[in-house]
Amino acid sequence: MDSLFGEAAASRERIAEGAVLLRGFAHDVSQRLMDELAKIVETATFRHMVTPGGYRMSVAMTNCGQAGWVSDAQGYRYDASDPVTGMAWPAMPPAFCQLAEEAARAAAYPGFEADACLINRYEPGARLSLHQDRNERDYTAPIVSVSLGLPAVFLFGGVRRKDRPRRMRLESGDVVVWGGATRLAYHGIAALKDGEHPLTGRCRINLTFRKAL
Ligand code: MD3
Ligand code: FE
Repeated sequence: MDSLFGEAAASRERIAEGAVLLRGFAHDVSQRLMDELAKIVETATFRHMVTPGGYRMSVAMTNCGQAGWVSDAQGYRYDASDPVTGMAWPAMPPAFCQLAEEAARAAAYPGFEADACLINRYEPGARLSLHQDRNERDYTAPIVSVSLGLPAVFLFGGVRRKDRPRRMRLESGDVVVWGGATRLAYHGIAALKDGEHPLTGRCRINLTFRKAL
């Protein structure tokens, strides 16, 4: 089958060992992704999770797929059900899986099958402090991230917390595939600047596709 994303795949930039930026790769499907997201949040609403240390996260989150990332006083983990409803997370829409698989393939990670998609919503002022993603079982699988709506400053550090982070602007439609030596790099998002975006209004949405199980 022909790629739905073939045009945009032409812009491919290696940003670190194992990490590839695909500028605008999701641009043409971004409205479709937002339509699917609207259905997901009908059952799994955005919520502000609490860290194990007791802080309310400024980023609102939800999930779809076989497992969803959750944080509470017990710790960080993947769970098959939404703690708010007790029900399974909504299924991953085919448009989500297909985008993740094609982006991974364009970045030289063929055969990527995401079983979890964490959905982050940033309103003005929301931020994500430097962290590593270490709750997944298999670090040989990449993480695929899709930015929608307002632009953000991505902070991209090294594998040690003290490594000084680079700053990169991520815009709506940009996709980054994080694998190989970069899979365990520290990263975060600077406080979101206020603005309006035709796709999302006054917020930024980030989808991260993971092989969690
Ligand atoms: C680099 N999300 O959900 S996506 C997260 O924009 C998260 O919402 C940010 O960090 C966001 O955990 C950044 C880019 C990203 C995601 C995972 C990575 C970069 C990564 C894993 C390893 C290295
Ligand atoms: Fe992360």
